Amino acid sequence: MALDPDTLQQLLDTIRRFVRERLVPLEAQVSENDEVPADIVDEMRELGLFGLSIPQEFGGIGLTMSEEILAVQELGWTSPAFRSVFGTNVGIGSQGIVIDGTEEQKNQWLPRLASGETIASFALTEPESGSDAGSLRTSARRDGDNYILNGTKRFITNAPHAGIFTLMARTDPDEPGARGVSAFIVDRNSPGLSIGKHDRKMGQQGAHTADVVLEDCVVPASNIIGGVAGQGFKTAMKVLDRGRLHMGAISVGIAERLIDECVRYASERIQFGKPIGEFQLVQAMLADSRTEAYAGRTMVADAGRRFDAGEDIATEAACCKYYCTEMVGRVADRAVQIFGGAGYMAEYPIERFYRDVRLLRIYEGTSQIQQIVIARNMLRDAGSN
Ligand code: COS
Repeated sequence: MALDPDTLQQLLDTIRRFVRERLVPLEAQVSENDEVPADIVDEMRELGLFGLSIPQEFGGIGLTMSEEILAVQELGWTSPAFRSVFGTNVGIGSQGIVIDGTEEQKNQWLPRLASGETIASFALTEPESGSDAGSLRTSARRDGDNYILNGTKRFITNAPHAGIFTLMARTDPDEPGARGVSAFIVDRNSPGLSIGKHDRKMGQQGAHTADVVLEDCVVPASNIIGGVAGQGFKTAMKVLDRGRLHMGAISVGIAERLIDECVRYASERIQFGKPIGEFQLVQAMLADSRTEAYAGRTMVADAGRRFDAGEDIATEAACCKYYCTEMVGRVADRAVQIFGGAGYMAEYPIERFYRDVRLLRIYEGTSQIQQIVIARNMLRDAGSN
């Protein structure tokens, strides 16, 4: 249920203050140490950030998609590594349970995800299965009341911190495609589950990814999300539809931060006797970034409204993910250009954001996968008319 306008505004103001006063000053330190300080994670818990999207009946704040988009745009004002601390609880780690879980599963898991006591990760990708998610090989063999899981999940965000995984595995060995896949809630302490070492990455230091290795890992059959085998791929797709709106929103937030940095720099940096912002070629870059960020903000707001109205937004979510993540890449590139040599130096935040945003075009479905989803849906819809 939507918050009343005053409560929503208070929440957004609180997040804005937290981001600008507490997180922005720590960006360089987090990047250097590859670690978000524990007291900051505690503050995130206190603010309720882990439970932004989890329904109030399970202890969360229960934001609608439109409201979540506004909150996430505020969070985009700082390094995306901060968002990752609770991002999987808000999005891909928890939403399988929220959308398709049984009442029992919701009662068992959602309250601790909402409070931040437990971190949830989303484990779909494998060494041999990335964009072609339906070809995943991790097997789940029925054994009495349990399933025995074998396989490796790769690049799993928050795996080193997770208490549970929403993990997709193949329960039907005779069905090589999407229909043979089930989604499991897998406890970190399940026998046979281990976590690989932290991956070293181009950017987003402070956010951690690792392999999840399953060797005869025992998972109760009752942990299949929704209780029905063979539905896991669809659950994953629904989770990703929502996640793609979230990614669009974070991209808009980061673009707006970068634009703010650019405007300030262009007003202060003097060349040829005047601020570089007075030169029309610099103005063109500022104007292009502003126009594109505004288009992104408008798009995600529209898609969020449609989502909340119950429309099927698979196409719009892919449009938002595709446009906004590519857009912030262009904005970051222009920011480096406006800052010139300073934009390439680690002393300024620009080069760090430039590396950080590169990932947005890859995870939760590459730009090329979004293009495929959009075009396929267009052709399908034309065929059914
Ligand atoms: N919502 C609900 N159901 C969906 C859906 C959606 N958005 N998209 C697809 N489905 C359903 C289809 O209707 C189909 O169901 P039926 O078997 O009943 O017909 C089933 O899921 C399989 O769909 P499809 O045939 O389109 O699957 P493909 O194997 O062709 O794959 C893509 C589709 C490429 C879109 C999918 O594999 C994908 O999104 N890949 C990217 C994965 C990704 O984002 N990885 C990032 C890692 S997670 S951070």
